[in-house]
Amino acid sequence: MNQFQTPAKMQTLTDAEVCLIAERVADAHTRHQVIPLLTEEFPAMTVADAYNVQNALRRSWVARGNRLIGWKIGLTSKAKMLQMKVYEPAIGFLTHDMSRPENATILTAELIHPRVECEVAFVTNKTLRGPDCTREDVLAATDFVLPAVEIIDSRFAAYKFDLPSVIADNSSSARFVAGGRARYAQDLDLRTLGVVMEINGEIVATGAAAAVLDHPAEAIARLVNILHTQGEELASGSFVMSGGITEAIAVKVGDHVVARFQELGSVSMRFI
Ligand code: 0L1
Ligand code: MG
Repeated sequence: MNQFQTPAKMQTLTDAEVCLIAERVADAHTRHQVIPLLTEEFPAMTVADAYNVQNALRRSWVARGNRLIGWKIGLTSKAKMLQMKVYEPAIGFLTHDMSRPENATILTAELIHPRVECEVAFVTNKTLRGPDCTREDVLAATDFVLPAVEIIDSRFAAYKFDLPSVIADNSSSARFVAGGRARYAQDLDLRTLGVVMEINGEIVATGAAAAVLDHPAEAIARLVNILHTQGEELASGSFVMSGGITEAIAVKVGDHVVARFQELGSVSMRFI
């Protein structure tokens, strides 16, 4: 078994516990306050349990009017894995209220300890299904790609977590900004695509998209295969972020972030 074949059925939490944890995570999002690691109270919690919590969170947010617009996969580059000391990719869902326009002002007070990371985003035009989705399947189902900056935030103190806790926290999802230029994936070499991130005019990170599991489309294939373990598929028309190319960089009030992507233009935002 490889690291992405965590048995889907290994569950230790009751339905009531899943609901309780989802409410706790939702409350932490609303109040912008940290909560103890979920595995402190539920040490046997598995990855399958954690995705059940994330699914409960998604259902409750969609029920209260948030529109599901896509998904993200994180912890897909060595830089991110080493930074977080978590060595397995994790997925999360994206709703319309997390999206901010290009050049947006981001309200830092709505976040706890935000970080930014540069990602290649995909927009699909066909349904994708696991369990054997490949990079080629993803590219055949991609309408276009565009540059994005994900603003991640952890609901755990000191931005430290284990894999089940972070998955239950919707993989640190908070906000994202997509911008720049949309391009057809077949017109680009997505492996050698370079990115330079600047904060307040200073270069803080550089990288090439091959850092993401060798090719960002590979990360989307992994996401589809993880979705399959939840009995889900990736709908046509989804917006999907493939994971940070470099480590994530902490931001604070006053910071102006510009991510410059080769061939795809730039994405910027200001934290107020
Ligand atoms: O998008 C991401 O890489 C986040 C995944 C969770 C880990 C983190 O918060 O850095
Ligand atoms: Mg990310």
